[in-house]
Amino acid sequence: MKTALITGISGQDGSYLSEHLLSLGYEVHGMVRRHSVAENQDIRIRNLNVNTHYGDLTDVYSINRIVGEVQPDEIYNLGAMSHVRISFDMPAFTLQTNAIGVLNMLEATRTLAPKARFYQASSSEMFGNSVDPDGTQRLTTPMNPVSPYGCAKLLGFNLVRHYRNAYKLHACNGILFNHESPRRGVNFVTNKVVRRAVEIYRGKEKELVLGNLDSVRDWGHSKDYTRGMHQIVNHEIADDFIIASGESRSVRDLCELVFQRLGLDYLKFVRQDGQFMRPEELKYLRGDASKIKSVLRWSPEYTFESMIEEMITYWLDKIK
Ligand code: F7E
Repeated sequence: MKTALITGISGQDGSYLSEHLLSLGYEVHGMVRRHSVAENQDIRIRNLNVNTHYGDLTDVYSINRIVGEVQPDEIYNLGAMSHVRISFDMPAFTLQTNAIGVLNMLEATRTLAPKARFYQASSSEMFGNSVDPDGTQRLTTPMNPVSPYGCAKLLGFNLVRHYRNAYKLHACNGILFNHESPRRGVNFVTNKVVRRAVEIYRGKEKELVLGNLDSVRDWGHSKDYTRGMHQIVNHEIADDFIIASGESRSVRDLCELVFQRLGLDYLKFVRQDGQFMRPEELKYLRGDASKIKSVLRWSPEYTFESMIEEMITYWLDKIK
């Protein structure tokens, strides 16, 4: 039986990854932060047979204790301050968690569990506004991040490559493009749009206030992408991979689809407000996942439409 340690286990990806690893017979451990509302701490993993440990990516003592005690075969570093817009409000905290936190995890691995395989949740936000001439971001596309979040993730990405080369750790990066599900936080755009559209449909709300409607994203499903994380870690060679759908849509396209599915015209309900705009915006994403498809035979089960349908069904069920 293999043992896995997941930082960020209580998040969307942590919960899907835990379910996947449990289904494969893993013993799953996760690091959770103390939350003032105890009920919110483990809302996504409450019914899973996982072992949780209090800790924080910025608290080296806690990390060392957990890595030393658990002695994991695989470490998935998914913990982060994951909201790009909020990273402009909290830049230092974002760098401490998303960059120095990676360093802390790599050092704990190097010194206390050097045989463990290490996965780092890297992000398409690292590309910033770089795009290849064919309208795609790939592993060779220059990385020019445009947010504190992206800058921090890029340092984490480079640290993983450095520890792989310098100390021969089996450390890998998954560069994941946006990935969603009914478990996505409601302040990310997909779940914000779907939930509010359902509230409007049910007559409980009147409008949806958004930021930039023209930014374009490459959206896939967290369940597909977390399965890819496990494949990346279990590849015999420690390497970096992109996971993406290869399709891009604007926030406006998303609104149109969701409202249309509910028989509504989004133009009547959506309003733009500066509070949801970013000081610098990443305008366009479309990822090339050909390497993980050919080398690891990864492929997604969800389409964009089936994912949105699952999210709409979830909220229709929840909001009566
Ligand atoms: O924004 C626009 C916003 O917050 C998507 C994280 O998982 O993916 C995620 O980062 C787009 C942006 O995700 C609102 O300006 C418009 O262009 O859902 P989001 P994100 O910033 O792309 C990457 C890969 C990560 O690694 C991150 O951790 O939607 N947008 N109006 C809005 N976004 C939000 N949140 N709220 C709005 O009202």
